[in-house]
Amino acid sequence: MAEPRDDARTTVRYGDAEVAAGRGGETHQTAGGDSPVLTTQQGIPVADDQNSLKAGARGPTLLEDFHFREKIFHFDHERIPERVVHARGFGAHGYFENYGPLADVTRADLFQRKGEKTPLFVRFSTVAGNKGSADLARDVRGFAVKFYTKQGNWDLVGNNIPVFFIQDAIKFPDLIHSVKEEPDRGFPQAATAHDNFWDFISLSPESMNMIMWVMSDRTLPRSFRFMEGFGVHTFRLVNAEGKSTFVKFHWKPKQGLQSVVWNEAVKINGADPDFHRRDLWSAIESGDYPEWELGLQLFDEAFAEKFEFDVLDATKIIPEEQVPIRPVGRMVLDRRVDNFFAETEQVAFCTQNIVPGIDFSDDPLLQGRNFSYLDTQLKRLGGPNFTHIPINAPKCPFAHFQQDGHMAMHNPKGRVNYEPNSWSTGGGPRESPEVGYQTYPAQVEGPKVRARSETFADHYSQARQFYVSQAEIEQRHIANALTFELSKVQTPAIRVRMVSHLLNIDSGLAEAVAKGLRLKEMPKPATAARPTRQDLKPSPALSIVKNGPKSFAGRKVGALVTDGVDAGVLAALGKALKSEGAMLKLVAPEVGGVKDSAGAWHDADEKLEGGPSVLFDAVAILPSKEGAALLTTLPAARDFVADATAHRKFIAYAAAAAPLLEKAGVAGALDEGFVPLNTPGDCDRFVAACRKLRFWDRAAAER
Ligand code: HDE
Repeated sequence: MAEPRDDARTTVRYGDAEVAAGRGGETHQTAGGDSPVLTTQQGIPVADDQNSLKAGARGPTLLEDFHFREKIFHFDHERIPERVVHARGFGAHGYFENYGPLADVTRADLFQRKGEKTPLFVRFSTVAGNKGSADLARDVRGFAVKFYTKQGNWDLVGNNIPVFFIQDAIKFPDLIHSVKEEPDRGFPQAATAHDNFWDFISLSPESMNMIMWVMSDRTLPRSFRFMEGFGVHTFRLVNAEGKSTFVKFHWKPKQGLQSVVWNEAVKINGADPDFHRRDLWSAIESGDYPEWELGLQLFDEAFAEKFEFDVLDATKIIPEEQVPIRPVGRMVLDRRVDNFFAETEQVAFCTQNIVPGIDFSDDPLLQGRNFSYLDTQLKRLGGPNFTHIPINAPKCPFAHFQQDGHMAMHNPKGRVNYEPNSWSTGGGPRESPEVGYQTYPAQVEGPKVRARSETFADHYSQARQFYVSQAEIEQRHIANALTFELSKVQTPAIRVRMVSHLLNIDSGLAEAVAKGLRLKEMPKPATAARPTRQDLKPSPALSIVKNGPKSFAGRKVGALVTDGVDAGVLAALGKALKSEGAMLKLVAPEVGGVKDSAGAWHDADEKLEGGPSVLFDAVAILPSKEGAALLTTLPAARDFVADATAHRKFIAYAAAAAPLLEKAGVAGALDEGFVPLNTPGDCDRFVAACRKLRFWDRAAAER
């Protein structure tokens, strides 16, 4: 297999000329220092990269300028089609470490030996937005993992939400058309808040469970590091004896779950549209490697028979309380990509990439996906040899007779390119019933029909179960999100139709949204194929707030500082956060930094206007007396405090900050989420408070 070409270029000064240099020119005499000579793709050394070849200095450019033509030709072809969904993504390398043998349920090689590490690549993504859209759109996140196992690549292409909008893959193009920009106007970008989306949804009751998840805080993750992942579909595991067990895959972040609030998301998108990718990049850079535990929900045919819903219906979960999750290993992301395009953009996940010991179920969504992914890679990557790209190639030995096509890089050697063949030596690879992939011989029967199973017909019961499992503040966020989204819908009939569905989920929710929209009258509940079950037990595992991390590790405090900031307090705060595994970032009027009360200099991480409080998990307002007077005159400083308050963050403050708190309009309502920080001893108390992540009791904040 060809090594990836490293085309990294550096620019060095040489005499009067600027000389760009890259690896690959080592055989040529260098232009100066260690820098190799710039070459064309053919390896021809370049003498002048600043001027094209002309007939006279003021004359036309000559066709024979092969360097110019090659350079422009290549540039013209730099773009490949972006993914039709999940275009915006960010990837990292890592490994999966297996906790112990799982031979009882699967023969999959990666699960056989305790402590064995399997290399992997993960790509997180949003769904609706184009490649350049902002990270904090309200959207489902893709959570796609490629395991490079010793028996081939296994792609677990999941989401951060365990259910999906639709039950049959044939509806996918309609769903995606409805969510993307409207075709006549080309907007809105990366937003569900428009007529087409809600029109489709309100005509598709099967999406109601997913809609509850999408309108919840799950679609506003604080970081990729703080979200769960799900395989969504029911799959099969098959052991060496050929026994099959159904399975659902879960990723649980060791860092705990955390989301931002909507108003924060809107502002983060302005302040740092790369918020999520920067977060993952920086965490890995600083050695704070994110981890997820892989868990399996295992169940048999008997359970599938008696479960209230069809396990083949991807709009339903199996509550953890009903089938507990068995932790089987951990994933650690410990390496950033060397090149975004080569790895993150060219990685080609395919749901049909499975390994011996893992098999599909008949979920009609999964069956449809198994066609789509291979097909889409051909379009994106331009030919059938995308598996030759290093990020997609297996890391185990492989041998087959597939050959030729665009960019073929490892055609089989020798005379034989077919089988069966009778060549005793050099005959090439042979099939192996013993180690080869064996499909589980599931019984299939029935007439050919274009139909949806009756067992898929209950669309509201689990939507209700999700809603009633949420903490009160989370329920309010769902109502607010629905109200916001439907307020952007210009066609009143669509708003009304959605409320008629909500009536089948929870009357309180329907009333809150109807009031928020100011509907003149409440519609009748939508006609339901099955009545909503009221007897499903709430599942606490579905709430983010009820499953807080109880640690502030991996989070960030933004300290607003000025000259004269108390040296002792600042040092103690930094120390307390470090021992928690959290970070302190300094925000100052100028990026050059500030001089503390002891005369020591501190570089700032952000200039105030570029470091609003929405970028941090908690804040500390630590000006000197003179500094506070200055900050009261700066709108960004007032917003820093007012936003942190509205977003229910924990706020540490020095006594000298009083005038700024006053100016920001929060001084009269200092609740327990405001922690005075006047002596070094106060810092531990502040960090302990931050473990709750938000002071949700700040009642008036969101009105
Ligand atoms: Fe995808 N999906 N999808 N999807 N999907 C793609 O493949 C598709 C679905 C998911 O980081 C595409 O390479 C169909 C469910 C992720 O590269 C495409 C259906 C789930 C990613 C495609 C679904 C997903 C994709 C576009 C309906 C969660 C990004 C580009 C049956 C379990 C992977 C590409 C990455 C990407 C098709 C539904 C997750 C077009 C037809 C359900 C994480 O093939």
